[in-house]
Amino acid sequence: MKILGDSNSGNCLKVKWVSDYLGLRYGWVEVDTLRGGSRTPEFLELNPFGQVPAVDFEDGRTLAQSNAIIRYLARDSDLVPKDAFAAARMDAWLFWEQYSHVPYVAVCRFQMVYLGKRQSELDPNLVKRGYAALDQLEQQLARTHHLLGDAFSLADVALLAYTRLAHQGGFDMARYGAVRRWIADSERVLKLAPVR
Ligand SMILES: N[C@@H](CCC(=O)N[C@@H](CS)C(=O)NCC(=O)O)C(=O)O
Repeated sequence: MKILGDSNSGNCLKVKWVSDYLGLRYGWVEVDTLRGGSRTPEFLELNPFGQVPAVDFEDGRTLAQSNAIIRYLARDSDLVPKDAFAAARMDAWLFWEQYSHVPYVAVCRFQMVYLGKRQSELDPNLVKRGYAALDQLEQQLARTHHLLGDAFSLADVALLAYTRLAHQGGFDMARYGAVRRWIADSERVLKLAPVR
């Protein structure tokens, strides 16, 4: 399969990490989204949403949306609980990540790193909602080792993607001891070098 992704994007890295963890064979096609690489006619043919990541299974099937992709790739692995209710709890984290975490934590980082905004120029509501998401993670991770409890799952992969970059969006991570412990543990599981 081919993964079409931007290696600066947490959403795309989720797909790479899961593929590496599972030992899947894939080719990586780098797409420069900042220069319109996801809006070319060839790309839109593969993914009409015009976003990365997208996976081309090279048998006529394609799939978009990071969490749908990792959900599919990891379907029979230890990254997805066998128990249906536990799997639904994992999905709850995946939906929460897209609606209540990424739009604040990742967007602040995008604006600072790629648009060159200063921290003081960020919309205070984005920052407030970003801290609310980080508080939520801290509460959970002060109680359990991973987001679902003892087992590392796709919930940890998905939430790791932008939480480990939150400091680049101006978030003060010093107050999040449990989150920092979980980031280090999750990076060890996925064999990732820590981010500066
Ligand atoms: N919900 C989507 C979000 C994908 C997304 O926003 N991708 C960004 C990069 S992180 C992108 O392709 N931006 C370029 C564009 O929208 O033109 C997912 O999880 O895959």
